[in-house]
Amino acid sequence: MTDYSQSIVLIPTLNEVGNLQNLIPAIFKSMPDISVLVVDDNSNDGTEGYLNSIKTQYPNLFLLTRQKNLGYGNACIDGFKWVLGHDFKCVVTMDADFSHDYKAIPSLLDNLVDGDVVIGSRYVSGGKIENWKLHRRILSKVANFYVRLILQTNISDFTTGFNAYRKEAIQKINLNGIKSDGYAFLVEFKYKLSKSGAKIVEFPITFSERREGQSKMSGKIIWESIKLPWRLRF
Ligand SMILES: Nc1nc2c(ncn2[C@@H]2O[C@H](COP(=O)(O)OP(=O)(O)O)[C@@H](O)[C@H]2O)c(=O)[nH]1
Ligand SMILES: [Mg+2]
Repeated sequence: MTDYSQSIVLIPTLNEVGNLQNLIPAIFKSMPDISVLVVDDNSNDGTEGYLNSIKTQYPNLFLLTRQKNLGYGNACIDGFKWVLGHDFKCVVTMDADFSHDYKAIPSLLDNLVDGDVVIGSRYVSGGKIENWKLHRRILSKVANFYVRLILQTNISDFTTGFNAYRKEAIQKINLNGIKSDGYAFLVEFKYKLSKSGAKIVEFPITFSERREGQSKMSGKIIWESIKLPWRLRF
């Protein structure tokens, strides 16, 4: 059996208890020795109580609760800092809402053999999007086209949040220098990794519409992503 004891799954959450109740047991069932870090922004749906109640059952489950809602990007950064302070070699980021299939975690980690970063990509051959509303599909496609054009890189899915990283690749990035959030954060982080010399590979994933709860996507997040590539380039 593959050894996942040096890998950790980082899941930023805001009011996702209904999804976590299914996701956490499923992850540990398929990979009992992996670790999971949930970075929660003080959700008011009982997330903290639920996670604390299953802690004895899953000793490799960790919770980082922030007192304020500081956003998705900032939750990832705090999560990365936590991981860098512990003894893990690889980290996978994923959403809690089942848009990302936990069954693909082993493939993302396996592909770290060939790279420092593995992007779970919807836009390479074999990648797919299921049940997503047309406007979200168009937005995602246009956003990736726009970013690629301005930043002139060949990464095909900049805005996916399902990625695997080697610890050393993250260590090269000044995490405190990243101020963007949401999709802009995902773009900025990947861009900075590629500029730092990280070897980036893309692995096809199937993305599905969330199972429960609500998207936290907002106009502010989109606007930030429109401005960001220009700031990164110049
Ligand atoms: N900690 C934290 N997690 C967040 C925040 N906003 C979104 N998330 C989580 O990030 C993941 C993706 O967010 P989601 O709303 O599904 O975005 P979408 O997939 O683009 O619609 C989910 O697991 C959310 O719960 C936030 O402000 N703080
Ligand atoms: Mg989602």
